[in-house]
Amino acid sequence: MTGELRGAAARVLAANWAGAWTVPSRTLYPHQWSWDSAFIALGLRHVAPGRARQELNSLLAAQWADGRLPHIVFDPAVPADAYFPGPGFWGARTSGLVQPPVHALAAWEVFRADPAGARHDGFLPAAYPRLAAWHRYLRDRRDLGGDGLVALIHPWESGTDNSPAWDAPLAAVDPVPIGALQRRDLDPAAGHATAAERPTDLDYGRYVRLAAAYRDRGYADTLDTSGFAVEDPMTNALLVLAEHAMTAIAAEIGADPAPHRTAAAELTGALVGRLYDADAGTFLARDLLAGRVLDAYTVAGLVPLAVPDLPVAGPLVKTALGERFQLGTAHLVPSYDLTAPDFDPARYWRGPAWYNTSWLVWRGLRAHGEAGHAADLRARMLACAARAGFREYVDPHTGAGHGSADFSWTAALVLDLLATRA
Ligand code: 9WN
Repeated sequence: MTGELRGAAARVLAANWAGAWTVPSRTLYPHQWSWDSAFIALGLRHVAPGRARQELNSLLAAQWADGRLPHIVFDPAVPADAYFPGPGFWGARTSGLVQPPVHALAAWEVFRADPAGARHDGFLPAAYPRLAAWHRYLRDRRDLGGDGLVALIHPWESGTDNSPAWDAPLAAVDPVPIGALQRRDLDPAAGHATAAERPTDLDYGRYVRLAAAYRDRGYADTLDTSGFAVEDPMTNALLVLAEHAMTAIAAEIGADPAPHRTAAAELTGALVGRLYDADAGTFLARDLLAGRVLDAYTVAGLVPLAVPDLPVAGPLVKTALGERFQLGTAHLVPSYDLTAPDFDPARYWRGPAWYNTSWLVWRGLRAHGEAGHAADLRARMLACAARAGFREYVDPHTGAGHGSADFSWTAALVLDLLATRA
């Protein structure tokens, strides 16, 4: 089975290769997405390390002068209306939003897979200043709460777009009228998703309102002009992992690792101090505009388990094993609390389980001495992919596949799991 699965996963990545990067899906997502490319590179390194470097390089090449890495880089060869909101909406070749910072981790792992090839290409010396500028943008410009954490100004920036955690802050956003939207994600002619699996029109109206407002104020990152501002535990945890990776990268290329070690420690302190809820036994996001904790139990609250030296790993594992996430019984790690009345096994980020967040929890289990649970989760992820194919996400109760087929990060992370025994 292993050889077949590996071959099938590599074929998905080959079919989705667009020349210098990989599309997340040939149907739903025909451009380059930021955190997708990082996860894709983490898998590609096992079958085509040169392509993994190209994947990251092409994203880094689209970096803005202020350091941000855009959430989407549009392919000029793809018709402008293939994805909404596309280049016409942004008036640029990239989106102006960002996505979670998985890139430095990916760059370091891609380097380790083929040090000779990477040194020959000058991969890390070229990537390092760009990654450093990216992290500086997040830590300086996006610390909207002034407490040392990154704030997100749009649900798309979280990667878990339709998370129930965002319902309360989104309710305050005036939606663009449904008739004004040109949603492409629901177009059946293009082989797209069913409405029951995607965000509602109301949510889309709010996403578009927030994105247009950010664009129209020239991407100014200020709390009082943001209609949405949240501190997300997953984004901040991933920045900790990214700074740990930067420590290693800096040491490898002869730069000073100390600032990255300090940044990782500061971010870990702020993450635990500000977003961990001891009573809930999980991390909870915070709404900066309303000044309140967003008390939805989501997988984003478990992902900080991947942070090394996390002082609250024990209770977090307990929560993952408990009735809300049912680690060991569920298929992968559900995106949302299985006991919540509004849990939905098929709708975007409101219940189904994704491979990337499950992979991060798997890394966390390994990092905190939970080898048995890690091995079990790995086996479940591989079994699901073998049965359902490389689907975008799965029903955590049945393992049935949903969303796009031949989804790139699913294939990539399966390759990574296959390459790692436990
Ligand atoms: C908006 C590409 C992206 C992922 C996100 C996922 C989804 C886009 C959408 O697809 O978001 O960015 O159109 O729904 O939520 O995590 O990066 O795979």
